[in-house]
This record gives sequence, structure tokens and C-alpha cells, in this order.
Amino acid sequence: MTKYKNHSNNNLIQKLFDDYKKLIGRKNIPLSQPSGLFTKYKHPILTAAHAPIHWQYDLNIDSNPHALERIGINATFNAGAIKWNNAYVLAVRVEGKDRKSFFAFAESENGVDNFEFWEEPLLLPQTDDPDINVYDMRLTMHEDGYVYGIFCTERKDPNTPKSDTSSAIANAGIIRSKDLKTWERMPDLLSDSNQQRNVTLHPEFVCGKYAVYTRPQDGFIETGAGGGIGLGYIDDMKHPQVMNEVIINPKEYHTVYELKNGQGPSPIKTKDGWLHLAHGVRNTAAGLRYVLYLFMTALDDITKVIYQPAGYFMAPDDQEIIGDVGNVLFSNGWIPDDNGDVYIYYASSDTRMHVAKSTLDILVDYCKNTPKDNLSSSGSVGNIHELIKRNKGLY
Ligand code: M1P
Repeated sequence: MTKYKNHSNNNLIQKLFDDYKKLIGRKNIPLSQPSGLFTKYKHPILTAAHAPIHWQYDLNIDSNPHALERIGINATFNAGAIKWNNAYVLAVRVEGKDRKSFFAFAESENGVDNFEFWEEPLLLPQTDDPDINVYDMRLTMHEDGYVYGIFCTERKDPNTPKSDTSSAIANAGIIRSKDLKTWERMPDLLSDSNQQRNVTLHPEFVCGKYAVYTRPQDGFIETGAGGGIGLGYIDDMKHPQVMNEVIINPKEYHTVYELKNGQGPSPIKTKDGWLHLAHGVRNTAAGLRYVLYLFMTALDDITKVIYQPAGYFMAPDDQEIIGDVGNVLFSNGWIPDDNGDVYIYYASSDTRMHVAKSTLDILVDYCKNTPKDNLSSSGSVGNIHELIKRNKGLY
């Protein structure tokens, strides 16, 4: 940890550093799950308390004799993920108490605990139309040799009356790098949609073009007619314009993605198809509920969904249900390791980051062998009857 001047004789500041060190050094504890699909961990891997002390406090005893916080951090969530120089690296959405989100990298040697933020948050290069708020970066190692960071950039909607101080336009901002330190900003995505969120790059070229998963939407919150995970193509990342956008995974009545959905991180290539992690949203009397689900697309046609288990893969449990925006699980980062392990980085209730571990074998088995949604109660009972017959040896 970097040493800072003039704080050594301030006990209050020293205590902050001591508590921080204890938090960063804490070991995580795996929690077994009856489903067998993944292992969650007891402790969140990143919280607001993980933000470095020197981002928040003036450490000079002369100018801050009471050791007061000067800049507050509210939450750390929705992180992109990549394995880089043998470390598990996250591009975290950090939200200040001023409500602005920004990106900061954090890393861990083992992927499940001891995550620590890099020295400084990322000073994002700007376009001619500066971002007002940025969030939810997907990191993708593309076969063109660059790591791309695609994130949501939000600006006030200029077409609303002056009295409307909330309406915004969301679009995809794009940066790329070869070392995760120096980033080049591309123009924002051009598409036919008023709004775009949850845009993610496919890691390989498709017929010589970049392929992007999109989520066209009519309004800032409501996806409207354009709901679903889309797929389109870009010729040149220096002029990123989506062409031939089609919906490959639509929202659907009476499912966990009835209201809207969105691609999570880039899909992982397996011998059985591309494995996708997405979030699905439905409405309840208590508000929106965000859960994670999986599906797979064909290797020879990435517009074609070949497996999609019914329902959710992971939902908020216990403390995960509570936070700034309750009942939300959201993931935009996962890391497949060479030994077949998969680290799923997910956030709960727009407040904190967690990890769950699984394996490619298990995730693909889950996709291929979990019955699909038959879109009715009797269809679901039919799935249970099938399983009972199988268990009685009738098949
Ligand atoms: O608050 C829940 C999530 O809401 C948005 O996701 P979506 O566009 O699918 O509704 C995003 O703002 C996301 O950051 C947030 O976690």
C-alpha cells in the first residue's frame, strides 16, 4: 500500500487504514448449494468499504485534523471481468455519494477474496459530447488483439421539457486497450434505437465483422416494442454503427424475463455452443425483480438459441435482496479458467459485488438438460411428470 504523508500521528486515520487492511485480507468462505449448480461465497468481494482510503480522505493532519471523509463512496457493483497477467481483474462500477458512477479496476490473485482497487479510478477519455453518467462495463478480449470496454453512457434527454430533470438517453460508449492502463475512446454506438443498454461484444469476428449483443429500447426504463437481446454487426470499430440488428432472445409473457432482459458478459465458447449469461426482469407488487439466466447459441449461427432452461439460474438470496435497488442480481462479468472453472461475478441490489464458482461442464449440462419453459403451469407440471417417469425407470 502506498504511504501518504502526515497521517501517521493521526489515530483516526490510522484506524481507517487498519480496518481497511483487515477487510482486504479477509478470507472468503464457500457456501454449499443444494442445486449443485454453483458455489456462492459468504462475503461480498467488493463493497463501498473496499474503496481506498486515499480516494475519500484528506490524509494531511493539518488540513483535516478531524479525519473527516471528504468524498464518499456509496456502492461498488456491476463489474466487467477479465483474467489478466494471472490475476482476476474487475472493471467495477463505483458509485459516489454524489450518485455519479465511474469505473475503477480491482484485482485478486485467486478470484474469490482479497480484491483490492488499483491506485486510481479510471479517468475515462471523453467524446465531443461528454458523458454525464457511465456504468456497467463489459470487458471483452477480442480476436483483433484489443480488450474492449463497452459501457452505458447516459446524458440528459434534450427533447424533454425543462421541468423534467430525470429523463435520460442511454447509449453504448466504447473504449479499447492493449494493457488495461491506456484506453482509446471510440465514438459512441450508432444504432436505429432511441436508447441502448447492456451492449456486449462477441469475442470473435463473424464473417469478418464485429458482432454486438444489444438491447434496443424505446424509453429510458421501458424497453417497449424493442424488448429483447438483439444482435447486430459493426464493420469498423472506429465508426461503430450497428447493422442488421435482430432480436435473438425476446422478452416473453409469464417468464422471468417478461418485462426486459439483457446480455451479461461476452458469451463463452464451448464445444456445444456459445454459453450466455443474461439478466431477466419481471414486475411484482413489490417492484422489479432481476434474476440471472443462461442460454446457449449455435456455433455456426450465433443468432440461433439452441438451449434455454426454464426460469432463473441464480436469484438474490438473504442479504443480496436488500440494497439501494432491492431484489436485483445483475452480472456483466465472468471468467472461464483454463481448468474449466468459471468465476461468475455478480452484483446484488445495485450495492455490492459477489462471486459464485461453477464449471463449464456443469453450466453446459444445466443448459442442455434442464427442461425448457413450456410457458404454462400445466406445461411445468408436464416437465415434473416426465422426470418422475424417468425416476421410476419408465424411460
Ligand atoms: O437497477 C437494476 C439495473 O437496472 C438497469 O438494467 P436494465 O437496463 O436491464 O434495466 C441498469 O441500470 C443496471 O445498471 C442496474 O443494475
